[in-house]
Amino acid sequence: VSAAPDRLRIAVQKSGRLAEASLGLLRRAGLAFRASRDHLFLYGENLPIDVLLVRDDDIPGLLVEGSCELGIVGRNVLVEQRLAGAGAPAPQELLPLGFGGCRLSIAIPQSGAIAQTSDLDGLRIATSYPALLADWLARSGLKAEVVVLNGSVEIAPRLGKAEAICDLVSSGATLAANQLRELVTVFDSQAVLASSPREPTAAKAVQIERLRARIAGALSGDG
Ligand code: PRT
Ligand code: ZN
Repeated sequence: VSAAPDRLRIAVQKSGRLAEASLGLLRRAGLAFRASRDHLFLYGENLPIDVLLVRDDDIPGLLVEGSCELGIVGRNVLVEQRLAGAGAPAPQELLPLGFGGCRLSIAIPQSGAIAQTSDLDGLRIATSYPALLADWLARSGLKAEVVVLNGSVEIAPRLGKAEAICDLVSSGATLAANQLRELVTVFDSQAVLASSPREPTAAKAVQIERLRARIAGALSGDG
């Protein structure tokens, strides 16, 4: 996919926690869409703005390569990829969107020897967010081993793979069901509007600002 010269492209999660709220917000911002046959694309019917439906993890990459000018993605995904990219051009957050709220937290077994963050020194922490965790550990002056797991992080302590975990939490029900408790929040997240690090043409910069303002207007109407 390469961006059309005169149409904006915005990448949105195809299915998952952010999918419905993302499209709902774009509709409230005044956009009307017609789906492509394969349901990977939504054509803007009333404005020159199309939607690409993708996995959330692909959104930062699509913005970096310039396939899309804008994206709606969790700040956790955006900042994880920025930190992992170590100074490479990275998408920018334009606007927090007020949904998809969650926090990346370190959690520990409810019964165990860990009582405070300093107890994490020298232990293993399992996570799907190694860059965000490593950044927090460095800022906190702690040395722990980061064990990367892509899914079912909450069972790592029981499997003997790590002494603690670092995972997204919203209600806390998943931690409780796994006899874990939150020790400390590492990063606060919600869905955000993000933009490509590529310099847009002057015409597209105007379109981007108009859409950002329309979305901000829809959000202020939500309250
Ligand atoms: O298929 P695709 O790759 O697009 O989707 P995905 O499965 O990677 O992502 P998805 O849909 O699960 O999450 C998308 C985004 O929603 C995340 O990147 C976060 O920004 C946001 N979000 C908000 C959450 C949660 N809340 C959340 N609770 N993402 C995941 N969780 C998980 C968490 O990992 C844990 O397993 O839910 C569980 C904890 O929930 P509670 O309510 O039990 O605390
Ligand atoms: Zn994902």
